[in-house]
Amino acid sequence: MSERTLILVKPDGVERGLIGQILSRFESKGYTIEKLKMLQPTKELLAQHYAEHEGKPFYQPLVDFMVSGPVVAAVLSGERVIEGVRSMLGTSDPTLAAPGTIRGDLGRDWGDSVQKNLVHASDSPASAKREIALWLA
Ligand code: FUP
Repeated sequence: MSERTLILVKPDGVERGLIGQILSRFESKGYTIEKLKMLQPTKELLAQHYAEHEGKPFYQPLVDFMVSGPVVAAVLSGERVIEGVRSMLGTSDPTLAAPGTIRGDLGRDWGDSVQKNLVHASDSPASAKREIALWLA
């Protein structure tokens, strides 16, 4: 059954000029871009988006980073797109993400207190539903 997921090209991806390359990978894989928007997220939106991480040591640096510039939000669709896109991203730490993945090929540690890992993607059907409603309803 076809499903939908939310991806965000984070401020580091936008600043480095990687929007096209990142979206192109999802298109080349065969997923459909159903919705697409560039926006400057508010702290309120990010607090909702990252509610599960509130109170963790990386929470505030993460929100500060995500609010530092524009992001690109997209809804992608296709069979098993949630798993497929997570697999394409690679593991959260861009230093350790496998070559061949988006984070592994395009990302690295920049010595910051937060992981600048280029892209977010929903991790489950429940997250996808919640995040699409938040970002691209
Ligand atoms: P991911 O699902 O890969 O986006 O990773 P998580 O939901 O575990 O983490 C959300 C964001 O917090 C990631 F983009 C990176 C950041 N993070 C840190 O900066 N430090 C950590 O120790 C863990 C996560």
